[in-house]
Amino acid sequence: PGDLRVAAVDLGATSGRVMVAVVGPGRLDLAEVHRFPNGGVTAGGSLFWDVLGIHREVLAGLRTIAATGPLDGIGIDSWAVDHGLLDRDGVLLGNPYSHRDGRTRGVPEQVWQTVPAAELFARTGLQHLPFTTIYQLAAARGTAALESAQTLLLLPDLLGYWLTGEIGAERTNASTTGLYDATTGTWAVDLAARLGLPWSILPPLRDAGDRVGALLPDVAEVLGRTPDDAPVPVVAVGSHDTASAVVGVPAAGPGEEGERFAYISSGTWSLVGLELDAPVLTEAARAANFTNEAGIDGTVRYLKNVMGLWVLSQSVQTWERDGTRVDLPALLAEAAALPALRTVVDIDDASLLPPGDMPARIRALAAAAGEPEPRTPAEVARTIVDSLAVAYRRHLRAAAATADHPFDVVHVVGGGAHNTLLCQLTADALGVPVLAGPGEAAALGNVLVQARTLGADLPDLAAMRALLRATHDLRRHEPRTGADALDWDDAERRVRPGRPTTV
Ligand code: ADP
Ligand code: LRH
Repeated sequence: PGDLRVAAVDLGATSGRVMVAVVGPGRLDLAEVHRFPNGGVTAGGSLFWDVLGIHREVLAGLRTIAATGPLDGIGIDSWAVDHGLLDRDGVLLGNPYSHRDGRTRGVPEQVWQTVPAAELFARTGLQHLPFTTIYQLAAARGTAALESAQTLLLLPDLLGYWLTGEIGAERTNASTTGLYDATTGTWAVDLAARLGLPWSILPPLRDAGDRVGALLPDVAEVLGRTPDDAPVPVVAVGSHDTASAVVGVPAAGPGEEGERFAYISSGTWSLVGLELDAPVLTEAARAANFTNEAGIDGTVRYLKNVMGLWVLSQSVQTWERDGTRVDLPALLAEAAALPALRTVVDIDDASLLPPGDMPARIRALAAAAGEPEPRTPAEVARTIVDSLAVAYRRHLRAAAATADHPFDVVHVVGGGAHNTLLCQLTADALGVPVLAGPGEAAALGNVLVQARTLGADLPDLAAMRALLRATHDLRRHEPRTGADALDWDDAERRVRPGRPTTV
């Protein structure tokens, strides 16, 4: 075909965006059409997603795109794990919970009494995270919603259902549920049955690249399409945002310099790891708490969740709530001028998972570990960034060791690619170059997979990434050595978790 014009809906936990892209030979133009804040709503003591509000914003963005040119396809990706339940009439049963809601507290331990943690890892290949879908469903046992549920839809699939009327579970996101067998690539219905979970609610699996369906007539009308216009297909992409972000890592191709890469998908969460051909289900991988999530085209995302820039953005919210206006780039510039590694904390500590006053929690962690307590916003920001770099170092080295897969370069993608201080520290900590960008890797990965389905000549990941590299500039950070070198081993030793870590 000629150039394709597609819409990428990329929903992050901090903001949702609807982007438009034009893809053709040597061409990959991406533009933001609509961005809206996300973050959840507390009601009745629980933390929910405002999923109808998200749907409305998605429609608004799509309508703008449809009004300004041809629309050849739509793809949706979002954060993982969270889901909605439909009743037998296909109606949503209640608001989807946020994984940061406290209802799964203590639930993993109950689940392990029936299915031991080691067995769960052997089957699903997932790191332990207290909010994985399996634990959310276990927490919901006995509720009216779960008892009435006919179908479980992960959030991108729920939004796709509202566009097309089609149900299904795209595989990259299904792999994050704890109910997906990492080896066979099918639902682990036996695990669900043993836990007394209604396994029949798990919908048929679909692959990234499958066509989901055409827009429902009422949705097409909202987008301003007439019955004479060509139908617009919704295409399943790597619907887990991290899967799309990994597609959007502009890694070098086979045989090229930099082909051995690690990545950090740096957004609300930081997802740090490797792209592999097969899962690593060894005891060493389990002990190091790595996850094997499904990537596109049969790849495996061997990675770990790091608490990420969530801690910084919640700090900013805390200061702003208390009346201090914060300009993030200015704050980071101030932090960059402070001494490095003065205070480091375990950034994966469980206390940092729920929303709230992060500066106070960071100070508490520092006090418990005998580190100097950061006081000013710049000191707190510095502690967060330094502690993230320490965590990246530890986890990427462990990933390379447990997967026997060394790397020569680290790609940082997502909003955190704009954080030059963190990117430079990551290069310093790991002693390899960091290539930063693109900031919108997930949307680009979403676009590339759609474009292939719609006929673009992008047969494999290597071709997609070659197009990315040809069309996007990256920022390179060389590791500093000599007089600038910091004592990262010492910093790692000083990180003493005050409480059990979350991730
Ligand atoms: P998500 O997709 O999870 O919503 P993003 O990938 O959009 O998250 O990343 C959001 C984060 O990126 C912000 O919390 C912020 O820390 C960081 N970020 C975005 N822009 C900048 C910038 N100009 N400078 C520094 N950090 C930035
Ligand atoms: C990042 C992400 C991550 C999941 C978490 C729930 O947005 O999808 O990969 O673990 O959100």
